[in-house]
Amino acid sequence: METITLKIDGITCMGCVRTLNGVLGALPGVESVDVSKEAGAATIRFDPTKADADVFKTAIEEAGYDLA
Ligand SMILES: [Cu+2]
Repeated sequence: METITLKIDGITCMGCVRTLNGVLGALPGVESVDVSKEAGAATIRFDPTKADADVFKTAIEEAGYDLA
């Protein structure tokens, strides 16, 4: 397993946190997701043979957020 932290713009409320948790948590190979409104970031623990940073970035942007 690997862990990555991605800075995300636009996490303004707990709804955003829930949305991003759901979107990222549904991706193949993702073991756990921790989205922090305070930090403006998502920490993702994942299987690097099944997912990578590009997949996460695309999913975040498709959900309507920008990478910071
Ligand atoms: Cu929100």
